[in-house]
Amino acid sequence: MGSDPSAVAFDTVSSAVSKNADVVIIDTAGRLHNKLHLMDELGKIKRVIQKVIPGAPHEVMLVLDGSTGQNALEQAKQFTATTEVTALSITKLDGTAKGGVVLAIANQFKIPVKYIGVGEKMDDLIIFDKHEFVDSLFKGVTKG
Ligand SMILES: Nc1nc2c(ncn2[C@@H]2O[C@H](COP(=O)(O)OP(=O)(O)OP(=O)(O)O)[C@@H](O)[C@H]2O)c(=O)[nH]1
Ligand SMILES: [Mg+2]
Repeated sequence: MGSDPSAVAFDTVSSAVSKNADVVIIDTAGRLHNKLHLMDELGKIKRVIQKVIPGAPHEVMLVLDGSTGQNALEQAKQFTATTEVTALSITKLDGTAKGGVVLAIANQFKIPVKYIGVGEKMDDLIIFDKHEFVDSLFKGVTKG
């Protein structure tokens, strides 16, 4: 709190390198797609960690709240315009809105969906399986 996010990211990655860690996860918390300075910080975080590890980050995951429908699409549009997003996670698919937004986002952005959230427990974040997902959309639909 109160420190420059890029400096925190730099320290984190430097520490990970010196400790020989396999993976670093940087959660950029609280980014609002309509707050330009927060979006610009994402670019700075990326530039700064590349000073420690050229080619990093190896994955940029955008997590979208699937229950917000059109707003999730708008966020995806804004984030992909300022950041190179390589993977998507879509949460709150346990709600009433169902998974239609996954189709809309996948169709529009051509970015793979890696995880979906279907609840608040730890094992409710599950690896996205496109075949299972399509089957679930048609569950309860009968022939004829
Ligand atoms: N029902 C349901 N609730 C979820 C799901 N995923 C997250 N939540 C809940 O949504 C709330 C917000 O989740 P966070 O993980 O804090 O959201 P965040 O995107 O990290 O938020 P910021 O860091 O503030 O940007 C929490 O109460 C979570 O338990 C989901 O798939 N289903
Ligand atoms: Mg968070």
